[in-house]
Amino acid sequence: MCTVYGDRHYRTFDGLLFDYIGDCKVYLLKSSANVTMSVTAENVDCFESGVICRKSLFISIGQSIIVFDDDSGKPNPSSVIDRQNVHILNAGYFTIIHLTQYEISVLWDRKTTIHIQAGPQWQGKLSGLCGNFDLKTVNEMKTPDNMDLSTSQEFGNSWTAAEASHT
Ligand SMILES: [Ca+2]
Repeated sequence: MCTVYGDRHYRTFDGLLFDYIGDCKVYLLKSSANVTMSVTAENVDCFESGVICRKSLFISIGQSIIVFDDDSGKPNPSSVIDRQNVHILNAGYFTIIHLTQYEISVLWDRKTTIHIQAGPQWQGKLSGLCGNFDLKTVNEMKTPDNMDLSTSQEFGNSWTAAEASHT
């Protein structure tokens, strides 16, 4: 399981713990297999106070684009959801998104904690801030071009998605 929590804490599938401070949307998961898949998250400064109260969550897989940009646990109406393969349920404090066909589950507390589970079919086929899921902890910090990095801040910056939060 990969876990992201608070405004900067990350734990990869392979168990690397690191901090990354950034304002932009970042790739938690990106598939390097033949299925196009990504999970991105962005810190939200809800009260313009500098305090991060929530993350926005974006899941793209197959034909679906699922956007959570508030704390309701309901996807933004602009989302495109393949209901055959995407199941969203709210259970207690968590919103759970099961991508059943793809063996991926995302658990989000509608605040800043996101857990991602991926089935064994994804081992060694992922990249992003959740790491490559090859069961080795030492090789996590790689750029999208598969270059090794020495600091978590460089690692995080390398996985920034195009849109920044400051507009
Ligand atoms: Ca690894």
